[in-house]
Amino acid sequence: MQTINWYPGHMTKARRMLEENIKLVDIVIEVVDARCPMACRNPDFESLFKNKIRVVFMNKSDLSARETNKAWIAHLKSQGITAAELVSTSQGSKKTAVSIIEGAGKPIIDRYREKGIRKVLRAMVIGVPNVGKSTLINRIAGAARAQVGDRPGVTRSKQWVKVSDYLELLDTPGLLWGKLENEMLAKHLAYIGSIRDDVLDIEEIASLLLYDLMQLCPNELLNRYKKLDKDAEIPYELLEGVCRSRGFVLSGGHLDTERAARIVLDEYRGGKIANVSLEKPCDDFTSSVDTLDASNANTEE
Ligand SMILES: Nc1nc2c(ncn2[C@@H]2O[C@H](COP(=O)(O)OP(=O)(O)O)[C@@H](O)[C@H]2O)c(=O)[nH]1
Ligand SMILES: [Mg+2]
Repeated sequence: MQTINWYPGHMTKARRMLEENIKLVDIVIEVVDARCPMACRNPDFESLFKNKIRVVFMNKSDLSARETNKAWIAHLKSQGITAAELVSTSQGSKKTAVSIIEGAGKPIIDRYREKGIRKVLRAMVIGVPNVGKSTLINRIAGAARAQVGDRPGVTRSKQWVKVSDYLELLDTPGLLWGKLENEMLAKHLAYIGSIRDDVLDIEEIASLLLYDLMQLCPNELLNRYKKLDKDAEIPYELLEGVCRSRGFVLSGGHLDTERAARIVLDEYRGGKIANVSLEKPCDDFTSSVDTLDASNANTEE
């Protein structure tokens, strides 16, 4: 994959803020894209979040494969992490999310209760760009938050929103970086829109996505873009196939592959092609090809 240029300054600042906020909370709520939880997470988290209660929400689980979601949840549980599927855009997600967070924090609440103290858990939401952090915070904290912060002149920095008698939530998410040193995982982050498109070669990313989807869900892909060659060995040929399927032809017969790339990425990100998981817990994630120069190519919020 081409070199990604980035401005590490943003991420250094984001990380410093994150480290400060971590000190204030009991619970860290990690939001990942259910289609690629591995790419969204990072071994750094282990040291960053030690001694915290951890909840992983496999968000956008409406866009991934059910069975694979379950496998990931079991895998995370075996590491002592509470994990659950979530669709933070749906109505019921507030209730689901709050009960899971409170359930994870129950041992602390109980320990304080034995001493006659009502403990209020403090939690914060973290994750890489575009996984649904803001959507989740708005769901959980929406109404309460509008009361305190949406008037002009009211500072929005570090506001705690009361969610229940036992839970307060920091109203700004922590921004994290994904695993960009591993080429496959960096690719997944690009597919889900976690890396800004303007630092990527979108035609290359869309071609690779089509190629991967042809292995994962050929029928759905061929159903959506009829003129794809199932046996294409060169990813770019699939992008050309999308142009032919959709009639993206410029004057002189040139194929508008840039337009096709945008459409493919949009449709994939919006779940229009297939509900397919890119990663399974049993996959081999060790192959690390060092082709990305910057270690911090995630987007700014
Ligand atoms: N299909 C689906 N889309 C979601 C879900 N959660 C968030 N989104 C969409 O994903 C996009 C990014 O969400 P946002 O909350 O801004 O992500 P953030 O960058 O992590 O704060 C938005 O278009 C959301 O509507 C979900 O559970 N399912
Ligand atoms: Mg956001």
